[in-house]
Amino acid sequence: MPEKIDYSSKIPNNVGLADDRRLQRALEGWQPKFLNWWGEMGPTLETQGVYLRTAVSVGREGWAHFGHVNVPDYRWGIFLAERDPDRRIAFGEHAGTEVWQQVPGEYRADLQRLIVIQGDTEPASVEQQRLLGLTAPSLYDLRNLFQVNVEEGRHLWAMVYLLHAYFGREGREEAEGLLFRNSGSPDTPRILGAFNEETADWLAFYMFTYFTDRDGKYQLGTLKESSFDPLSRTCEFMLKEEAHHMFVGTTGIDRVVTRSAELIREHDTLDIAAHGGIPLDIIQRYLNFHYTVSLDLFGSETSTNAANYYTAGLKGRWHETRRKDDHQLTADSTFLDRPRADGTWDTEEVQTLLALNLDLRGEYIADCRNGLNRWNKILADAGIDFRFALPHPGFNRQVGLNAGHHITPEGTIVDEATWEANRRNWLPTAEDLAFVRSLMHPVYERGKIASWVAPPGNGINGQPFEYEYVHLP
Ligand code: BYC
Ligand code: FE
Ligand code: FE
Repeated sequence: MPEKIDYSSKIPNNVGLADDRRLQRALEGWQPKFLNWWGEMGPTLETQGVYLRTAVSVGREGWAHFGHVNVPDYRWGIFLAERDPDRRIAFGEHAGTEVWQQVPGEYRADLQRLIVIQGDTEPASVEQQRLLGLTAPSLYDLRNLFQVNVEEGRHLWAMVYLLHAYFGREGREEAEGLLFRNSGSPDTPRILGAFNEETADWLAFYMFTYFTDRDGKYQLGTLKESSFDPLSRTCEFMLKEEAHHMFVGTTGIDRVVTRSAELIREHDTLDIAAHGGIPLDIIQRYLNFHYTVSLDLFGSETSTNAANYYTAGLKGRWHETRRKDDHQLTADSTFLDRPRADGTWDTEEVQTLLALNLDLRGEYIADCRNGLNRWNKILADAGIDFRFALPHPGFNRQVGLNAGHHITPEGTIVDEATWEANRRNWLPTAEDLAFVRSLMHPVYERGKIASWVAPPGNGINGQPFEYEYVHLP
């Protein structure tokens, strides 16, 4: 397996595509469909070059090259992390045996389903973000948007490669489906809820890349443990790209909070809307929304699907190999909180194997707290008393054991009328969305930044903030 990526072929790859003519032809047949989709459903802003990174190697050092690229000419390719010839299955009933280079017949349907769900999210996010280029707060941000978009496009390629290479005719049909379903479409929507929501403004974009891309990090982390080695290696490389997406979210929210804090100090009021800043309570409501729709992406707290995937060795836990237990989980138990009709919480003991979605969600929530700590520190350092909080995991849920219950951000179970009467304090209102949208004007002069967000501390790849990250017509 060459580590170096072959850029001389139509589809850049390090999977030896040139040696498999059938597969190569099939993927070359899908390529124009992808480019059509990109043209119709991808970023609407036309540019004359964006300073993008492109993968040039999958090795540990120096895997990316930076330079201005005409976006439709971006070299989307198929890159798998290096193969570890000694890799063995780390969990489930096949633990200790060699990982699979082919799909075992009995797991074909389940693996295909996992790959299709993963693949469906990638183009969905590009569709959700397609208008944001019209209102970026700076050239630096505009460049980051394109970077995230082209890499989500590449993640789609990653899943399509697996479908074409390992799932035959059905896989090729599923690959077409990934371009056919569209975010928010009434008839053919994307599979998972969060990917049919609008990403209507840049605060939503930062929240999405913080909270929803982070679900991607954790789901990819579990698929990286898969016994199906090509899936594992694909996810390992995707995770490398994913880090930047979350960086965009983390630092994006940092910069919004920093700017709001500045305006609060300058005008000595929390009511900074009139001064071109985003009030902290609006930021909290955005956070509540994006966090809770992202929690839904973990599925039900107890899931026989997840248990079966685990036992079969298809999907592991976060950092599976670092866990100190039997990697079978049939003898262990876990506690979970279940809302009761009488308005109290019940603590239930369940088999750990059945609670794997809850386990992954727990890792995710702990990670999300780091962001809250950062943003609260910015407020504390500015001498502002307001603090952001993560809502209770039962709040505003459509999936799992809390769905259908009315739970406040503090975790109190209330009746529907009480919940609805408070909704506008907890989730973005139509006025919040209209206000944030009113701030969204493009700022495309070099070194300039919109009123509602602070400039970044550093540029990209050692370039200054003033760099011309995007050439515009
Ligand atoms: N919406 O046993 P359960 C990313 C369905 S993000 C709609 O609880 P399971 C990215 C479920 O399909 C990462 N339906 O679920 C981020 C099942 O249906 P069936 C994406 C839902 O299977 C930003 C039923 O409810 N990757 O990469 O344990 C930008 C019972 O479900 C939802 C993955 O998700 C929902 N939210 O867990 C770009 C990894 N949740 O079978 C990219 C692959 C559940 O009864 N997916 N349902 O008809 C999986 O591992 C699992 O399918 C899930 C659900 C974690 C999604
Ligand atoms: Fe992705
Ligand atoms: Fe991502």
